Amino acid sequence: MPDKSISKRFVLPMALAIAAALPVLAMAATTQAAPTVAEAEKFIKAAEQRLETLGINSNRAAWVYETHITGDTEAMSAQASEQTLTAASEIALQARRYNKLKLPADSARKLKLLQLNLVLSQAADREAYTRLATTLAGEYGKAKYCSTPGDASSCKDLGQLEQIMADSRDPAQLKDAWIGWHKQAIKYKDNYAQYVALSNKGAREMGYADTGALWRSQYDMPPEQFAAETERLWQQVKPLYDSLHLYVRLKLRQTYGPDVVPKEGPIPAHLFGNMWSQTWDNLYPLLKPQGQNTSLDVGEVLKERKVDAVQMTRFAEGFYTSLGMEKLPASFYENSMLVKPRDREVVCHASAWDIDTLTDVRIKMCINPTTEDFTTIHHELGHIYYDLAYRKQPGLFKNGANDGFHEAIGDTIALSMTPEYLKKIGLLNEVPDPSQDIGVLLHRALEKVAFLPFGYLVDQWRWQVYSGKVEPKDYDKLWWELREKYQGIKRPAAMEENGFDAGAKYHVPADTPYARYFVAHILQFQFHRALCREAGYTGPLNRCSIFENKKAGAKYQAMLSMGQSRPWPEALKQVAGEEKMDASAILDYFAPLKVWLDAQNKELSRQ
Ligand code: X8Z
Ligand code: ZN
Repeated sequence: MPDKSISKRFVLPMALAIAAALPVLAMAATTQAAPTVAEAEKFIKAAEQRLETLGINSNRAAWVYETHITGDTEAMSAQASEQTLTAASEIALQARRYNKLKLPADSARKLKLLQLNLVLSQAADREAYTRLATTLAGEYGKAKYCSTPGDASSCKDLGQLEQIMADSRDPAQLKDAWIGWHKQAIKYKDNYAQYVALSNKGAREMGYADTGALWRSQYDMPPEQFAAETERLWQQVKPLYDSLHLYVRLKLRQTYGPDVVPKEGPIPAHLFGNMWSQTWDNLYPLLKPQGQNTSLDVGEVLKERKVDAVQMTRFAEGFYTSLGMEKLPASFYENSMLVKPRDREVVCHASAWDIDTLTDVRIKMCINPTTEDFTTIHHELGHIYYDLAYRKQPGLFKNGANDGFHEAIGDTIALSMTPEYLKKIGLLNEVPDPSQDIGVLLHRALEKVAFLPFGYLVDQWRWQVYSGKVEPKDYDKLWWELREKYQGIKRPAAMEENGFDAGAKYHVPADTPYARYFVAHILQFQFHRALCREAGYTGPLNRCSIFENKKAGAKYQAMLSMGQSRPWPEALKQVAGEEKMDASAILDYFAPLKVWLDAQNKELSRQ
């Protein structure tokens, strides 16, 4: 189905457009005689096949659109998703007819999955919905900030603006890039608001309170329980985040001075080295402990040695094959988009695509020789290896145990990119001795711990938007309340008239759920801890790499190949022997850093 990693599972595959029949079918379901188990199984099988075949069509159309944005490709992609939605809607409604039957476990699970969809029974709604969804993705992809309006040479795309956010230490320049980008989203705010209304209509037709409730229903537990679980995890990790936030504040005050960085209260969002302040590792050179000279930074080496995008991808593939996993099919390299094309508009945000749910897998990414992109390739290949591992499952089970699992697979591998590993593959000159661990841990925390509140709050915002509790005029107000509450950051300038800052983050216009990344940031440490244990490793978690360990690889592969065939706690149990999401793994991993941060904070606060 479409690019499971990053797209919506509600826009499922399809081929035959059968529009206006929907309400009739829904009614027919209530008047017919009680169905039998055999009928239900026949229905499920047919639905599964139909959706799988038709998905290929909409995947291809979406791929062509996102790698070559034009009016034509937009229209074709929207049309393909509409056909998909039509089929998925029809099937979801028909599936209800079998809900009261006692079915074998696999069939019952499939029947449930078929109903985790929005349903739009009016053809006009489906057309408007898929057109808006497609347009929004393209608008984000094409957006540029032109500092001198009308002068094309002053225009910068997101990649260029992100580079400024990462490298510049000039608050005025950072603020300009930050505001310039965030203003772009205003252009599609109306489209987004219309899209939200239609999406909710679809969720309600299927019996969900709203789209947020539908999203929260995808975790093998009641939606309220999922919300409570994520809150529990957030409370577990908050003290660690608070220590990091204070340390960063104290160090940023040294760099930018007390006029720019306040002693208390939220810190301006443009100072974290990232457009969304979601990861802070670009600040490492400013924040690194005294006497620490190693880091996980491979950017310089990649640039110096002119390692290109294909070679970077080969390095990542090499990690997976070292675990005993298969080589990527040749078609992966033939079909993927690894470099930003110069002659056309594309959606650069990295994504992994399972085009035909067999071996036509691809990634789409605008790779630059940076540490961040090197890590992201490992992330994307995690999606790809998951896709490949579950390709023998029936169509409806060809997905992650939950979407957080999908996001955690490659990140787990990237946690094994220790200095020792980087030295082994020739990307680092020296292996640091254990006295340098704090620097390495801090670098990791700036990537992983810094992300947690952002990973949590994006869907706190969206759940409220979908619930109707907040109207478009208050989108920004809520967004900044949450950014302040969870991340402890504030807008670098007053809010814009009718602004749409949330829309400046890819996943909002692309309508990709975000709680998955929060879940993934907890799970990946659980996976890492379990795989290190499987490899027979007993030392500190930050020094463990499962590179070349076939035993750990086999354990991982066994979980991957289950796909979505069982509730996710069983998949977790398979790999980690535990059934609950648990932040103790991430806390263990960073325990030495927490002690160090608290001591530093005491010291620095005195100065
Ligand atoms: O969107 C992504 C991946 C594709 S699934 C590149 N990530 C989130 C983001 O960039 O905001 C990975 C981590 C968080
Ligand atoms: Zn991903």
